[in-house]
Amino acid sequence: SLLSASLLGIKFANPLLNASGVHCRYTDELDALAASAAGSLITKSCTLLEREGNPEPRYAATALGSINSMGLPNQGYAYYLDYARRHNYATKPLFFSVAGLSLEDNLTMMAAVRDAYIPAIVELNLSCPNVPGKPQIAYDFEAMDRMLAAVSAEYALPFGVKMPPYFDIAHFDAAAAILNKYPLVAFVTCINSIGNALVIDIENESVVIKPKDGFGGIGGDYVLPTALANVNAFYRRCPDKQVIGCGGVRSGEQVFMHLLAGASLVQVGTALHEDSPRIFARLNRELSAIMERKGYRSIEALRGKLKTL
Ligand code: RRO
Repeated sequence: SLLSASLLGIKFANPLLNASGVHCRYTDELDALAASAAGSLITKSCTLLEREGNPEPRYAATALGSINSMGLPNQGYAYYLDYARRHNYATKPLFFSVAGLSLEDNLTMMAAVRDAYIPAIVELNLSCPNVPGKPQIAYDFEAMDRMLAAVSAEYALPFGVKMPPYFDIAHFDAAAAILNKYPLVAFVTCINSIGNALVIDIENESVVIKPKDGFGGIGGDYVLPTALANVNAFYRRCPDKQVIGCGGVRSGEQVFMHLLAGASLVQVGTALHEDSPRIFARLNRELSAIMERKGYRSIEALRGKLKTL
């Protein structure tokens, strides 16, 4: 039907899901996403062991978006693997986000997912900006190449990678060339938050989050053009992969933009955090209205059809 989507040969009722990290740390939050109008859902990025994360306050909303330095708070991978074993895949697909603190931890977690023989789809997070002393893997191209070589060899099934935003054509070229060496990297999610930004409250003359002297990853309206550029850059450079768009989606218009730029699915972070899983019904309704107004009868008919001048 109108909003049907597809990734890795799997069918989705619509292209929408949460961005990992939002409304997905606990089973009750995941259950609410499963019961919502989202076409799929993804778990909070996990580590081998449970983590409390950074001190609070560690998230703040502004008129234009959000800043966070959560620090990877999660219940440990076994908790999400239990959830994934119990998930009803007949209702909608489930993604499993992995963000190990080392290459070895990622190998351990992905082997456990593989050996569970469940249809959960792994999204490997190469772009967490908020763990003190742990630089983003995807900003270190040699480390990213080593990670993908080892993970591809161990996991041996198709998976995706969550990428940070890049801001230079040379970096798009270099990152895409590495991803293209690994055929098991079947999708690329663009983008994680724009890392290490600083929001200032002028009344208090202060930062607004406690960790890292106020530095954190931003999302929302701030990041939409950067997200669209990254979606389109990887869509153009990785013809044998699919792209999942993430960044700045708060209405059907931004979903439509991500699809035009080349996204197969679209994630919602800040706007979901500021609203509730009921947002997915509205986004689907607004996307349908735009498509009908323009005479599109499927998402496939418009995906990647962005015109240039
Ligand atoms: O938990 C976080 O601080 C976090 C992660 Br792992 C991430 O990938 N992106 C983000 O904005 N926050």
